Amino acid sequence: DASESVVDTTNCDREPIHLPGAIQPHGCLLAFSLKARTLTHWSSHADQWLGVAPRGGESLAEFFTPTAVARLTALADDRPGIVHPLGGPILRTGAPRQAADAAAHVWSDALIVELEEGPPDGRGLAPDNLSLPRRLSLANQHFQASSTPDGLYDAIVREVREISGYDRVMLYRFLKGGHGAVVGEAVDPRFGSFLGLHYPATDIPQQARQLYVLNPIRSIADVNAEPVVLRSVNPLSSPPLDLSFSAFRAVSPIHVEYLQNMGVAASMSISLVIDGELWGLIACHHYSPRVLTFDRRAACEMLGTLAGPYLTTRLDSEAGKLQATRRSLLTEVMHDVASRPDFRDGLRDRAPQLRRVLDADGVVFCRRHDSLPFGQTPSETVVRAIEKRLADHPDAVWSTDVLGEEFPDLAEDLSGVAGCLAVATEASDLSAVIFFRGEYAREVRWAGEPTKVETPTAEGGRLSPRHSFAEWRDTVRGQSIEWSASDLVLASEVRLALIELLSRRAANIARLND
Ligand code: BLA
Repeated sequence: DASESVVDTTNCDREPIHLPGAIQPHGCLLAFSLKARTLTHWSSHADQWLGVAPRGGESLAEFFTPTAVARLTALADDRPGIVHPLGGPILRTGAPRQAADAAAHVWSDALIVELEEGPPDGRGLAPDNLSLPRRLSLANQHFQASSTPDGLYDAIVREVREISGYDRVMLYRFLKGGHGAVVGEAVDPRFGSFLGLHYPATDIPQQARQLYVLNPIRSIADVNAEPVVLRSVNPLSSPPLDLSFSAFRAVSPIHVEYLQNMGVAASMSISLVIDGELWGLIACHHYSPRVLTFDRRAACEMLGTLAGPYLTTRLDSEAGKLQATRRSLLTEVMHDVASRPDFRDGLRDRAPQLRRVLDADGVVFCRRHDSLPFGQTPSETVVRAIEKRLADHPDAVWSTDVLGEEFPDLAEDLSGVAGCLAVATEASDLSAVIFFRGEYAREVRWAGEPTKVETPTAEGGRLSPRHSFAEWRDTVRGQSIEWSASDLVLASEVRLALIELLSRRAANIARLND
């Protein structure tokens, strides 16, 4: 059934992007069976590179110099997914399209050799003709000199832009639920800035994210170039070649359309992986076709790898500092509250600071029969429903960032609040404290319309990525910024501080009554 193979915006998670059966035309691909070392697949324009038209079944020695054959034979035993650059003269025959550079890797029972045009500008990398190690050393020093995550983001995009020369280099960070935001950018001033824009999770489907953890780099030299199909010895029986590690893998037509709609002509992205998870991407755009040499791509890839540990360190240190600030604010607030004759006066006066401790938009102090709200809070009905939920909960802390989903019947009473973090204090004059956060969607700048636009085509109503990239704010209705692990830790500290305060007070009253 042909309709099953049509990829659209509703099923793009299922597109096997590692098996496109084609490559981009600026490179040439030859695949050999790992056991027999005979040619199984080749890009249909391979004759332009080899000077002869492959038929399939040829040995390595038919195409490559003895030195190259020795290298290929040796690397065939290396671990899969390691891309080996090949030096020296590679091809036995000269060809109309001189292959000046080459690399090879093993993947899925195939030895894949990829040829590309030069010059292999090993002489040095622009803009100042520095050698690769010197360029990387400079970048590393800039990474080291950064003291905050923002400073590091900036250093990363500037270094990648220097080496790659793309019009725009962005640091794209994944957030909750897989959506993402541009947190760093180096861009040619002729083009507008995307800094701070958010994009929906669906822009990068699941299987692409998995592939990007496996292989950290991919590029599209010209989104308008016609892909070159792969031929194979045995078109009917041989499975499609797995191009997970190919430098020239033809890109999903849906993504090509997306870039075309964005006005982008060439792109490259490099994975930022932290603890085995895709933390973000260095995403590059060019507004005219752009092919990077192997050296330059390798340098960018190394910057991405280098950036990972720096990101971990800067993010941890920022989180640590923030936590320390919030903790000392809490201590100060509790000190003041404890010093008041009536602690409720203290809570009332210090509610704004207590809210800041948890990064909350509102807080409610609950008592047996009423409650004291401060800042952005929902109706009393919602507060009581949360208290009940807290009481039913085995832990003394309960939180959600989708209140509307937890209490569908109370959606009308939320007043723009979407998240709550509640702690039980179990005293009659203070039974619980509930912190609230407003709806996230109001605070976020979305790029383009997150819901996809339907484009009528010949096939009739196939979906395509959106065509409008005008900034607008919407979606993620009813969600707040999620409560982080450190929010939960602080909430427990708030709870313990209040319980201590209440029990000391109870002890004092008991003493007075003695
Ligand atoms: C891939 N989508 C990507 C990639 C990026 C984005 C960076 C990696 C490929 C590349 O380097 O170009 C998305 N690019 C962005 C975002 C920004 C950017 C968010 O510059 C922000 C500034 N895309 C859709 C929809 C589908 C889709 C609806 O919007 C599916 C129906 C698919 N995106 C899609 C696919 C890939 C992709 C299939 C994989 C492309 C590939 O590697 O073959």
